[in-house]
Amino acid sequence: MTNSLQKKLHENGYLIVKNVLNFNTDLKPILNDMEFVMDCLIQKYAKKREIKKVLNLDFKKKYSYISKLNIYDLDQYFNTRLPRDHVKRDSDYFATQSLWNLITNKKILDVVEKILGKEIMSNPVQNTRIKQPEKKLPKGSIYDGLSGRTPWHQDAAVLNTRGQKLTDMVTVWIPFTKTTKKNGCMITVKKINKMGLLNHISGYRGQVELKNSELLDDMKHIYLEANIGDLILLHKHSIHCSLPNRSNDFRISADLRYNIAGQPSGREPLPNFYVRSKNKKNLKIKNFKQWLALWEKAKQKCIPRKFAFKYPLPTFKNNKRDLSNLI
Ligand SMILES: O=C(O)CCC(=O)C(=O)O
Repeated sequence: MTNSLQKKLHENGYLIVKNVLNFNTDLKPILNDMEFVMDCLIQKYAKKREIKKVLNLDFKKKYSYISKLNIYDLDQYFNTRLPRDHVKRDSDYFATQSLWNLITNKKILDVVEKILGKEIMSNPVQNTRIKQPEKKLPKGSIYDGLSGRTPWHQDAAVLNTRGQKLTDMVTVWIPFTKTTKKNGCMITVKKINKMGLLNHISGYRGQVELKNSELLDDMKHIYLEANIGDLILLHKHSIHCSLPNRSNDFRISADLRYNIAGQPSGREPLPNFYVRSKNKKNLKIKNFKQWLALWEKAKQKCIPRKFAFKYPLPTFKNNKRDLSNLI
Protein backbone atom coordinates (compact mmCIF):
# COMPACT_ATOMS: atom_id res chain seq x y z
CA MET A 1 0.00 0.00 0.00
CA THR A 2 1.69 3.20 -1.10
CA ASN A 3 0.45 6.75 -1.34
CA SER A 4 2.14 9.76 -2.85
CA LEU A 5 3.83 10.99 0.35
CA GLN A 6 5.23 7.56 1.12
CA LYS A 7 6.37 7.13 -2.45
CA LYS A 8 8.15 10.50 -2.50
CA LEU A 9 9.88 9.87 0.82
CA HIS A 10 11.12 6.46 -0.28
CA GLU A 11 12.13 7.83 -3.67
CA ASN A 12 14.02 10.96 -2.57
CA GLY A 13 14.81 10.33 1.10
CA TYR A 14 13.21 13.58 2.25
CA LEU A 15 9.93 15.42 2.08
CA ILE A 16 8.81 18.91 3.07
CA VAL A 17 5.15 19.07 4.09
CA LYS A 18 4.03 22.67 4.16
CA ASN A 19 1.77 24.49 6.63
CA VAL A 20 0.89 21.68 8.98
CA LEU A 21 1.31 23.35 12.37
CA ASN A 22 0.11 26.59 13.89
CA PHE A 23 2.77 28.65 15.63
CA ASN A 24 0.61 29.95 18.49
CA THR A 25 -1.17 26.74 19.40
CA ASP A 26 1.34 24.02 18.49
CA LEU A 27 4.80 25.56 18.83
CA LYS A 28 4.82 28.66 21.04
CA PRO A 29 3.94 26.66 24.21
CA ILE A 30 7.28 24.83 23.85
CA LEU A 31 9.20 28.09 23.55
CA ASN A 32 7.32 29.30 26.66
CA ASP A 33 8.41 26.19 28.54
CA MET A 34 12.00 26.67 27.38
CA GLU A 35 11.85 30.20 28.75
CA PHE A 36 10.52 28.86 32.05
CA VAL A 37 13.53 26.53 32.26
CA MET A 38 15.80 29.52 31.56
CA ASP A 39 14.12 31.46 34.39
CA CYS A 40 14.77 28.57 36.79
CA LEU A 41 18.43 28.42 35.72
CA ILE A 42 18.74 32.17 36.18
CA GLN A 43 17.31 31.92 39.70
CA LYS A 44 19.79 29.17 40.47
CA TYR A 45 22.99 30.33 38.77
CA ALA A 46 22.89 34.08 38.09
CA LYS A 47 24.58 36.57 40.40
CA LYS A 48 21.99 37.64 42.99
CA ARG A 49 22.17 41.29 42.04
CA GLU A 50 21.57 40.50 38.35
CA ILE A 51 18.60 38.15 38.69
CA LYS A 52 15.81 40.70 38.45
CA LYS A 53 17.31 42.43 35.43
CA VAL A 54 18.02 39.18 33.58
CA LEU A 55 14.53 37.79 34.21
CA ASN A 56 13.17 40.78 32.31
CA LEU A 57 15.21 40.09 29.19
CA ASP A 58 13.67 38.47 26.12
CA PHE A 59 14.10 34.78 25.19
CA LYS A 60 17.28 35.18 23.16
CA LYS A 61 19.02 37.54 25.55
CA LYS A 62 18.17 35.28 28.50
CA TYR A 63 19.58 32.27 26.69
CA SER A 64 22.72 34.16 25.69
CA TYR A 65 23.16 35.17 29.32
CA ILE A 66 22.82 31.67 30.74
CA SER A 67 24.99 30.18 28.02
CA LYS A 68 27.86 32.26 29.41
CA LEU A 69 27.43 30.94 32.96
CA ASN A 70 29.36 27.71 32.32
CA ILE A 71 26.47 25.54 33.48
CA TYR A 72 27.44 21.88 33.15
CA ASP A 73 25.71 20.24 30.16
CA LEU A 74 23.44 23.22 29.53
CA ASP A 75 21.91 21.76 26.34
CA GLN A 76 20.52 18.90 28.35
CA TYR A 77 18.11 21.18 30.23
CA PHE A 78 16.45 21.94 26.88
CA ASN A 79 16.72 18.52 25.27
CA THR A 80 13.81 16.15 25.39
CA ARG A 81 15.62 12.96 26.35
CA LEU A 82 18.01 11.61 28.94
CA PRO A 83 21.71 12.38 28.45
CA ARG A 84 23.50 9.77 26.36
CA ASP A 85 26.26 8.52 28.61
CA HIS A 86 26.13 10.11 32.05
CA VAL A 87 22.68 9.29 33.44
CA LYS A 88 22.47 10.13 37.15
CA ARG A 89 19.64 10.48 39.65
CA ASP A 90 19.49 14.21 39.09
CA SER A 91 19.86 14.12 35.29
CA ASP A 92 17.57 16.71 33.83
CA TYR A 93 15.75 16.62 30.51
CA PHE A 94 13.08 18.69 28.81
CA ALA A 95 9.89 16.64 29.06
CA THR A 96 7.04 19.12 29.32
CA GLN A 97 3.30 19.07 28.77
CA SER A 98 3.87 21.16 25.63
CA LEU A 99 6.25 18.55 24.20
CA TRP A 100 3.88 15.74 25.00
CA ASN A 101 1.24 17.71 23.09
CA LEU A 102 3.60 17.99 20.11
CA ILE A 103 4.55 14.30 20.07
CA THR A 104 0.86 13.32 20.07
CA ASN A 105 -0.29 16.18 17.81
CA LYS A 106 -3.06 14.91 15.53
CA LYS A 107 -1.83 16.93 12.54
CA ILE A 108 1.65 15.39 12.81
CA LEU A 109 0.28 11.88 13.30
CA ASP A 110 -1.98 12.28 10.24
CA VAL A 111 1.14 12.91 8.15
CA VAL A 112 3.10 10.08 9.83
CA GLU A 113 0.19 7.69 9.21
CA LYS A 114 0.60 8.27 5.47
CA ILE A 115 4.18 7.03 5.78
CA LEU A 116 4.06 4.29 8.42
CA GLY A 117 0.42 3.16 8.37
CA LYS A 118 -2.15 3.18 11.14
CA GLU A 119 -0.17 1.49 13.95
CA ILE A 120 2.34 4.05 15.16
CA MET A 121 4.67 4.34 18.15
CA SER A 122 6.58 7.35 19.41
CA ASN A 123 10.29 6.53 19.16
CA PRO A 124 12.62 7.88 21.88
CA VAL A 125 15.25 9.10 19.41
CA GLN A 126 14.22 12.72 19.79
CA ASN A 127 15.85 16.08 20.42
CA THR A 128 15.07 19.73 20.90
CA ARG A 129 17.84 22.05 19.77
CA ILE A 130 18.52 25.70 20.48
CA LYS A 131 21.20 26.97 18.12
CA GLN A 132 22.71 30.39 18.70
CA PRO A 133 24.69 32.14 15.95
CA GLU A 134 27.86 30.08 15.58
CA LYS A 135 30.08 33.09 16.27
CA LYS A 136 28.63 33.22 19.82
CA LEU A 137 29.29 29.56 20.58
CA PRO A 138 32.20 28.43 22.73
CA LYS A 139 34.72 26.62 20.48
CA GLY A 140 33.89 23.23 22.00
CA SER A 141 30.25 23.50 20.93
CA ILE A 142 30.70 24.28 17.24
CA TYR A 143 30.59 20.61 16.23
CA ASP A 144 28.18 19.52 18.94
CA GLY A 145 24.93 18.62 17.20
CA LEU A 146 22.64 20.04 19.89
CA SER A 147 24.03 23.56 19.81
CA GLY A 148 26.16 23.60 16.65
CA ARG A 149 26.57 21.71 13.35
CA THR A 150 25.67 18.05 12.98
CA PRO A 151 27.92 15.71 10.96
CA TRP A 152 26.75 13.70 7.93
CA HIS A 153 24.84 10.65 9.17
CA GLN A 154 21.85 8.38 8.65
CA ASP A 155 19.26 8.25 11.43
CA ALA A 156 19.12 4.43 11.33
CA ALA A 157 22.77 4.52 12.42
CA VAL A 158 21.90 5.96 15.85
CA LEU A 159 19.82 2.89 16.76
CA ASN A 160 21.13 -0.26 18.38
CA THR A 161 21.93 -3.23 16.14
CA ARG A 162 18.40 -4.72 16.28
CA GLY A 163 16.92 -1.32 15.50
CA GLN A 164 19.28 -0.83 12.57
CA LYS A 165 18.02 -4.10 11.09
CA LEU A 166 14.37 -4.18 12.08
CA THR A 167 12.96 -0.70 12.70
CA ASP A 168 10.99 1.33 10.18
CA MET A 169 11.41 4.78 11.58
CA VAL A 170 10.63 8.19 10.18
CA THR A 171 12.12 11.49 11.36
CA VAL A 172 9.82 14.50 11.70
CA TRP A 173 11.91 17.66 11.93
CA ILE A 174 10.01 20.70 13.20
CA PRO A 175 11.25 24.30 12.95
CA PHE A 176 10.31 26.85 15.61
CA THR A 177 12.10 29.54 13.62
CA LYS A 178 12.26 29.97 9.85
CA THR A 179 15.18 27.79 8.84
CA THR A 180 17.45 28.72 5.98
CA LYS A 181 20.82 27.98 4.43
CA LYS A 182 22.19 30.98 6.35
CA ASN A 183 20.98 29.96 9.82
CA GLY A 184 22.00 26.33 9.49
CA CYS A 185 19.32 24.24 7.82
CA MET A 186 19.92 20.54 7.21
CA ILE A 187 21.23 19.43 3.84
CA THR A 188 20.93 16.09 2.08
CA VAL A 189 21.56 14.43 -1.27
CA LYS A 190 18.52 13.36 -3.28
CA LYS A 191 17.91 9.60 -3.54
CA ILE A 192 21.02 8.76 -1.52
CA ASN A 193 18.78 6.83 0.93
CA LYS A 194 18.54 4.16 -1.78
CA MET A 195 22.04 2.98 -0.80
CA GLY A 196 20.68 1.54 2.45
CA LEU A 197 22.59 1.59 5.72
CA LEU A 198 26.26 2.48 5.31
CA ASN A 199 29.31 2.24 7.53
CA HIS A 200 29.76 5.02 10.07
CA ILE A 201 32.58 6.06 12.37
CA SER A 202 32.69 7.65 15.81
CA GLY A 203 33.13 11.38 15.18
CA TYR A 204 33.50 14.47 17.39
CA ARG A 205 32.71 13.57 21.02
CA GLY A 206 31.46 10.16 19.92
CA GLN A 207 28.77 11.47 17.57
CA VAL A 208 27.81 9.09 14.79
CA GLU A 209 29.33 10.20 11.50
CA LEU A 210 29.21 8.64 8.06
CA LYS A 211 32.51 7.04 7.01
CA ASN A 212 34.18 8.88 4.09
CA SER A 213 31.63 11.68 4.50
CA GLU A 214 34.03 14.14 2.83
CA LEU A 215 32.98 12.50 -0.46
CA LEU A 216 29.55 14.11 -0.04
CA ASP A 217 30.90 17.63 0.05
CA ASP A 218 31.19 17.83 -3.72
CA MET A 219 27.79 16.31 -4.49
CA LYS A 220 24.69 18.33 -5.32
CA HIS A 221 23.05 19.27 -2.04
CA ILE A 222 19.37 19.79 -1.28
CA TYR A 223 18.93 22.58 1.26
CA LEU A 224 16.13 21.59 3.61
CA GLU A 225 14.85 25.09 4.27
CA ALA A 226 11.51 25.40 6.05
CA ASN A 227 9.02 27.92 7.34
CA ILE A 228 7.38 27.83 10.74
CA GLY A 229 4.49 25.37 10.45
CA ASP A 230 6.24 23.09 7.93
CA LEU A 231 7.47 19.57 8.69
CA ILE A 232 10.57 18.01 7.18
CA LEU A 233 10.42 14.22 6.96
CA LEU A 234 13.53 12.11 6.58
CA HIS A 235 13.84 8.48 5.52
CA LYS A 236 15.90 6.46 8.02
CA HIS A 237 18.62 6.00 5.37
CA SER A 238 18.67 9.60 4.19
CA ILE A 239 22.22 10.94 4.62
CA HIS A 240 22.05 14.44 6.06
CA CYS A 241 23.90 16.95 8.20
CA SER A 242 23.26 20.51 9.34
CA LEU A 243 25.11 23.67 8.40
CA PRO A 244 26.61 26.24 10.76
CA ASN A 245 24.30 29.02 11.92
CA ARG A 246 25.97 31.95 10.15
CA SER A 247 23.09 34.35 10.87
CA ASN A 248 22.76 36.77 13.77
CA ASP A 249 19.66 35.01 15.04
CA PHE A 250 18.64 31.77 16.76
CA ARG A 251 17.64 28.55 15.02
CA ILE A 252 15.37 26.37 17.16
CA SER A 253 13.95 22.98 16.21
CA ALA A 254 12.69 19.63 17.42
CA ASP A 255 13.35 16.31 15.75
CA LEU A 256 10.83 13.65 16.71
CA ARG A 257 10.71 10.10 15.49
CA TYR A 258 8.06 7.45 15.05
CA ASN A 259 8.25 3.75 14.22
CA ILE A 260 5.86 1.05 13.06
CA ALA A 261 4.31 -0.54 16.16
CA GLY A 262 5.67 -3.90 17.20
CA GLN A 263 9.21 -3.23 16.01
CA PRO A 264 12.09 -2.55 18.42
CA SER A 265 12.65 1.11 19.29
CA GLY A 266 16.40 0.65 18.88
CA ARG A 267 16.92 2.46 22.21
CA GLU A 268 15.54 0.17 24.87
CA PRO A 269 14.59 0.86 27.70
CA LEU A 270 13.64 4.42 26.72
CA PRO A 271 9.92 5.21 26.21
CA ASN A 272 8.41 3.63 23.10
CA PHE A 273 4.62 3.70 23.18
CA TYR A 274 1.61 3.70 20.88
CA VAL A 275 0.41 7.10 19.75
CA ARG A 276 -2.05 5.77 17.19
CA SER A 277 -3.77 2.42 16.77
CA LYS A 278 -7.06 1.01 15.52
CA ASN A 279 -7.26 -0.91 18.78
CA LYS A 280 -7.80 1.71 21.49
CA LYS A 281 -6.52 -0.74 24.14
CA ASN A 282 -3.02 -0.21 22.74
CA LEU A 283 -3.13 3.48 23.63
CA LYS A 284 -1.96 2.99 27.20
CA ILE A 285 0.03 6.21 27.60
CA LYS A 286 -2.67 8.82 27.46
CA ASN A 287 -1.28 11.90 29.16
CA PHE A 288 1.83 13.87 29.99
CA LYS A 289 2.26 12.47 33.52
CA GLN A 290 2.21 8.88 32.26
CA TRP A 291 4.80 9.80 29.64
CA LEU A 292 7.02 11.45 32.25
CA ALA A 293 6.68 8.35 34.43
CA LEU A 294 8.03 6.27 31.51
CA TRP A 295 11.11 8.50 31.31
CA GLU A 296 11.68 8.31 35.06
CA LYS A 297 11.32 4.52 34.98
CA ALA A 298 13.81 4.37 32.11
CA LYS A 299 16.15 6.61 34.09
CA GLN A 300 16.13 4.14 37.00
CA LYS A 301 17.20 1.41 34.59
CA CYS A 302 19.92 3.58 33.05
CA ILE A 303 21.51 4.85 36.30
CA PRO A 304 23.36 1.62 37.21
CA ARG A 305 24.69 1.15 33.67
CA LYS A 306 25.29 4.94 33.42
CA PHE A 307 24.24 5.35 29.79
CA ALA A 308 20.84 5.94 28.18
CA PHE A 309 21.95 4.63 24.80
CA LYS A 310 25.07 3.65 22.91
CA TYR A 311 25.87 3.92 19.26
CA PRO A 312 26.93 0.47 18.04
CA LEU A 313 28.25 1.83 14.76
CA PRO A 314 27.00 0.05 11.68
CA THR A 315 30.17 -1.75 10.79
CA PHE A 316 29.61 -4.42 8.23
CA LYS A 317 32.15 -7.21 7.98
CA ASN A 318 33.81 -5.82 4.91
CA ASN A 319 34.07 -2.41 3.32
CA LYS A 320 31.38 -3.08 0.72
CA ARG A 321 29.10 -0.80 2.77
CA ASP A 322 31.55 2.11 2.73
CA LEU A 323 30.30 5.14 0.84
CA SER A 324 33.62 5.18 -1.04
CA ASN A 325 32.78 1.80 -2.58
CA LEU A 326 29.25 2.73 -3.57
CA ILE A 327 29.59 5.98 -5.47
O1 LIG B 1 18.63 19.93 13.64
C1 LIG B 1 19.76 19.64 13.30
O2 LIG B 1 20.65 20.48 13.23
C2 LIG B 1 20.14 18.26 12.91
C3 LIG B 1 19.06 17.29 12.98
C4 LIG B 1 19.43 15.93 12.55
O3 LIG B 1 20.48 15.68 12.04
C5 LIG B 1 18.49 14.87 12.76
O4 LIG B 1 17.38 15.14 13.21
O5 LIG B 1 18.84 13.71 12.47
